Amino acid sequence: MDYDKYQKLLIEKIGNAFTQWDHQRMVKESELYAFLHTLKGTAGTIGLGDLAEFCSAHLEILSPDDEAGIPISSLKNFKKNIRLLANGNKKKRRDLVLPELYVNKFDQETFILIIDDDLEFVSFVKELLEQLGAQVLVAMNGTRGIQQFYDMQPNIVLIDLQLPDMTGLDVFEKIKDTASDRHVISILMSSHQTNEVVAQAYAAGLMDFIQKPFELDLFLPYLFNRDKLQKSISQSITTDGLTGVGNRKRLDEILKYSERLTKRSGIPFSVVMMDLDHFKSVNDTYGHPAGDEVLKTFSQVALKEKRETDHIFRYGGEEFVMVISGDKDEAYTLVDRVHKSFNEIVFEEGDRTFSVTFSAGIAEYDSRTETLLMEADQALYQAKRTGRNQSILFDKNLVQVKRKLQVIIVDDDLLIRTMLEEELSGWDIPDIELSIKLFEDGVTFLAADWYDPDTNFIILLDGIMPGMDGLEVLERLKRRPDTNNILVSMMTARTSDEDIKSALWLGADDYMMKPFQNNEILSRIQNLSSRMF
Ligand code: GH3
Ligand code: MG
Repeated sequence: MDYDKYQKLLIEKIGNAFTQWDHQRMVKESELYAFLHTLKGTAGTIGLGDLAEFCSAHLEILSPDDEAGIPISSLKNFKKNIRLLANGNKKKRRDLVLPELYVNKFDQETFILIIDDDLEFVSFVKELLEQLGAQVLVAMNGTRGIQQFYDMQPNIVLIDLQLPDMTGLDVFEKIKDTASDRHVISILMSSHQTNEVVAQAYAAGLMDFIQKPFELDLFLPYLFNRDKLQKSISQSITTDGLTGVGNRKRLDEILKYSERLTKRSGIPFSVVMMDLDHFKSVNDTYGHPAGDEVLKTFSQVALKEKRETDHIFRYGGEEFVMVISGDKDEAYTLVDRVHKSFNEIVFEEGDRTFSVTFSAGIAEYDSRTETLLMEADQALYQAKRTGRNQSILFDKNLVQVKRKLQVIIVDDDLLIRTMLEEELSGWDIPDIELSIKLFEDGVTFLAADWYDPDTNFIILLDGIMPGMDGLEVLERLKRRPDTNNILVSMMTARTSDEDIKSALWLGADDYMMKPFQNNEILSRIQNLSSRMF
């Protein structure tokens, strides 16, 4: 088939579009996107494969719904290349022969944001850096650049001095606190290098200034160097001191990174929340140093069993999180290996030996990271409730196991008991099953079979009661070995500071003065409960 006629028509159409742009001085990014999208289709149909490919590469950078303008002056090379390709010229292959040393120099965690409106320049640099193994994101104006910076958390940002909507220095002003907090490498680029501009850039806090066009044999080694520096700083501030695994800050970063990777590659990822079983009694029986040793050993086992693409973090005290590349079943298999290895370890303390187990909850990423840890935590909670030393997969179809909270009111005054019960029964807490129990004196309460290890308790204890004083009930309560899930609030009519002091001294977690103030009861109890969940 003879495409000549169509090719001529296409060249004419392109010419018309360019003339119209020249009159406008600016072209909307969305307009440019639509133009390239149509052009790509036509070019592909009439045998201009290279032009179609050119359009595809540029479409990857542009946003179909950004209304911001791109100055025509920055599209000079872009227009020239389109004309050449539409005339049937072949694309100049710019496959650089990269020195062997450079190949895969970056890893997937190198994430570079380029804020620049020179379409030809950015598409070239993007392609190049991607060949080296980095992830690259482009923003064609300052506003979008700032937004991408916060949304995507790059570790390197390249900002052009002249942008259509603001200067590169303005952009940096808006991101510099977070950039410095995260030790992001920030680079200003411009083709106009004057001492004044460079000095301004450094004074503003930018790390480097680079003149355009880049000299690649300087730019690349420079960028490798900075990438390494950034990663080593970020590693040192994101490592947990005791165990050497990542800390929560690092977990946040890796969750964002995993989400990006999954959106791009389609490979699923999962998170595992792990918590050592009965760890408090390890500390109580063998001492804190022995407890610390267990935490370190657990981390080493997990580090040894995980694959290179998995990550482990200390989430808090004796809670750990793993981010695992793969679906929930893969995660389960991996955690199973950790279970087996860790359970086999025999710890020694003096002449005593002991072993420790852990429970795990697993959830797979499903378009939102915000709920992922909560889901894993819910599964972990089930694992704890149904026997410990096991892994449970989160399943949203399963009825959620609600956490239990029981408020126990111990008071000899019927009126107070009724009033408190009424007040509390109006309290609706999502995901928590609330129950209320009443006792008319301390002796009956202590003799009753109210305790359950899987329920959290808030005990409201009257200070003065017949038979046994509230302080004595408190003292006995605090002698129990299992007071972790019990919080006590003393209700006292005595205004004496001494009584409040003795209550707190004996381990009361809070106190309430009688007569109660309006609204005070519920808010104090809610405060207390927030300490437990
Ligand atoms: P469960 O099986 O329900 O998880 O019970 P548990 O005893 O493990 O859980 P609990 O939350 O009651 O106790 C956790 C304990 O971990 C309490 C705290 O003192 C201890 N802990 C937290 N951080 C550290 C630490 O860095 N070193 C040591 N040795 N102990 C720690
Ligand atoms: Mg525990």
